[in-house]
Amino acid sequence: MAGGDSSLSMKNWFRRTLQGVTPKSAEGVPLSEDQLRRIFMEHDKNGDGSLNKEELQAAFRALGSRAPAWRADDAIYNNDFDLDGVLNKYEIVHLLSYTLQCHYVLG
Ligand SMILES: [Ca+2]
Ligand SMILES: [Ca+2]
Repeated sequence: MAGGDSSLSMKNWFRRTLQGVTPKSAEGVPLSEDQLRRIFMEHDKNGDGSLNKEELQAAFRALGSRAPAWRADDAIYNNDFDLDGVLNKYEIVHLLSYTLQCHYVLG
């Protein structure tokens, strides 16, 4: 195989490459928890340290969500433990692991 047959090794390269391709790796690198936290806190527009539905919606839109309003509702539903309608800094910790499961990638 180590000879000068470049067309054969090219064919093998293609076959290996196609087998290794998954949709996720083709889209990009998954966002880390730190990157997600930074994006969410950038959307704390009124600076109270909590994320309301409007701020969550803007953050999910920035993350590339196709349904940011639905996602904001779902995030509050799943992470608003004291039921005040906004996510405080403790609930945002849970929001981050929730969001990591959505597999947003760098866009
Ligand atoms: Ca806020
Ligand atoms: Ca709350």
